[in-house]
Order: sequence, then C-alpha cells, then structure tokens
Amino acid sequence: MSNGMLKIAIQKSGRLYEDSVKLLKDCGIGVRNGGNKLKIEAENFPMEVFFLRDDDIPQYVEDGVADIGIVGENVLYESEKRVSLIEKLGFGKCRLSLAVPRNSAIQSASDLNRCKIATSYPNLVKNFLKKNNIEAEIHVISGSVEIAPGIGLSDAIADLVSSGSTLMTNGLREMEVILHSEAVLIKNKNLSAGKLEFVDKLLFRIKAVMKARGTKYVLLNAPNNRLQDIIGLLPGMKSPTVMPLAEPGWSSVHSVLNENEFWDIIEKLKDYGAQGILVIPIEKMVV
Ligand code: PRT
Ligand code: ZN
Repeated sequence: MSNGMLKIAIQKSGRLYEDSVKLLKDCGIGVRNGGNKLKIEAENFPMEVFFLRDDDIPQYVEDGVADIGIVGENVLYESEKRVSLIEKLGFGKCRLSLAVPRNSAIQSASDLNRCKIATSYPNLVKNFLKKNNIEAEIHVISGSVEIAPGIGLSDAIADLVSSGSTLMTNGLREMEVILHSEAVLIKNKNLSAGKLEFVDKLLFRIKAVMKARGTKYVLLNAPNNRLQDIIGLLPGMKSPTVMPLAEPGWSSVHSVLNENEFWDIIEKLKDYGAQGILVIPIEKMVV
C-alpha cells in the first residue's frame, strides 16, 4: 500500500486552500484537483496530495496516513497531536483572542473569574486560563462564536480574529491575544530516511520561495557623484551590482530590498538623485 511518495495533507477548501496550492506551485509542484477528489498525485514531484478538513490534518500526520501537512497553528495546538512543526509559512495569519461586549465591565483576562467563555478552542483557552490562574467556565460551540454573548450564552468569547470586523459588527471588543497563528508545515515524527530526504528537498524550495516573497529587485540609475550614498542605502545579497551607463557620469545600480523597508529606501534614493527606479518581484531566492 505505502509507496515511496511523500504524502502531504492540505485543506480541501477554505481559507488555507489557495495559499497552500500556490506555495506548492511556486515550489514547482503542480496540484490539480479538477474532480474534487480526496487524493491526487502531484506533478513534477514524487508527492501525493490529500485534501482534508483542516481539523483532521494533525491526526492524519500523527498517524502517518500523511507524512506532512499544512495547517494553522491554532488547529495544530488545539489538537494536541504529537507531530513536528517544520516551518512557518507566512500566510493564514490570525490571532485567537478573548473578546467581550463593548460595554462589558470585564476589562482584562483577570476579570474573567467565574465568567462563561464561549469558544471552539477549549484546549487553548483552558491552558491560557490555567497559566494565568483564572477560573472560568468554558462553553464549547463549533461555529458563530461571535453571537454567543448577544444571545446570553456567555460573558466572553475566544475566537479567531484577522481584520477585527467580525468582532466590531457583533459589538465586541478585543481584550487579549491568546495565540498568534499562521499556517505551518508539520511532519510525522517517524519518517523514514527516504521520506526525510524529500521533506528536505521540499523545505529547501519553500524557503527560497518565502525569502523571495518578502523581497524586491531594484534597478536604478545613479549619478556617479552620489554613488557612495546610494550604495550605502542598498544592502543587496552580497553588495549591490554597479555598472557604468553609456552616458558618462552615470551608473546602473542593481540590488535586493526587503519589502518592509522598501518605501523608506525608495524615498531616500530619490533624494540622492537616483532616476529610473525599477522595482521587480523576485520569484525564487536561494542564498
Ligand atoms: O472546512 P474546514 O474545517 O477545513 O475549514 P474551517 O471552516 O474550519 O476553517 P477556515 O477555512 O475558515 O480557516 C482555516 C484556517 O485559516 C484557520 O484555522 C486559521 O488558521 C486561518 N484563519 C486566518 C482564519 C482567519 N484568518 C479568520 N479570520 N480562520 C477563521 N477566521 C474567521 C474567524 O473565525 C471569524 O469568524 O474569520 C472571522 C474573523 O475575521 P475578521 O477578519 O472579521 O476578524
Ligand atoms: Zn475546520
């Protein structure tokens, strides 16, 4: 039954599906699931892809039905399954937060003693309460947690938040973050040496893709008399590439920039007289 292929479990549909498939695709691995199948063979990589509900993924990976999986940290830690976290993947970001009705007297987690908290994450909430010496009652509901206070089911909720608009439209105020979460790659703890080799190969590609996602390639023309100032702003992989332009007194400068410092640096480059600034996405980055 078991063959040499690496078996990966990803979400069948939902918030993590598209980004999971995109990540594999950017790693050169084709995942086509036209027929809404449970399992397909990937293209260009010895891999089988299982499409599952996210809640089932930690269990499948613990049991070795799947070798690896992509799942939110919230689901992973709530499941309390014994698998290894290999890599954070930078998408599906959210937080599990405590929230109360806007006008509630409850101001902080410590005010939750003897209160009722509705959540779909009883294990995470229980551990949080224990760690903070809070005694509250947990009421488990599987969906629409945000309506619980409004219908008198609970005093507070613990639910996933990303933009915060669900809390806002339900008249709730975010009080405290229990867990920051993003999609992660997990693996079974007893993989064979052969499987681990494939995991390493995949991980190498994932890291190259993720590194590239946070960076841009920048080309610009610099007046030679400001070249040192401009180079000083640009880190580059080793150091920026500088080439003379056909026009005397000018050089072409190429470099790699982090997305988050990008706008600041572009403004300063302009101040230093840089012209013709081109910014290009990087597809893969192997350092
Ligand atoms: O069918 P299946 O069981 O696989 O899917 P699911 O319905 O359980 O999960 P799904 O697809 O909704 O989410 C999958 C994963 O995405 C979650 O486990 C998180 O790791 C991650 N994620 C990221 C989120 C959110 N952001 C998110 N905003 N999961 C849920 N939400 C919900 C939240 O529950 C709340 O209802 O969105 C609402 C809040 O969003 P804002 O933007 O209004 O704050
Ligand atoms: Zn789910």
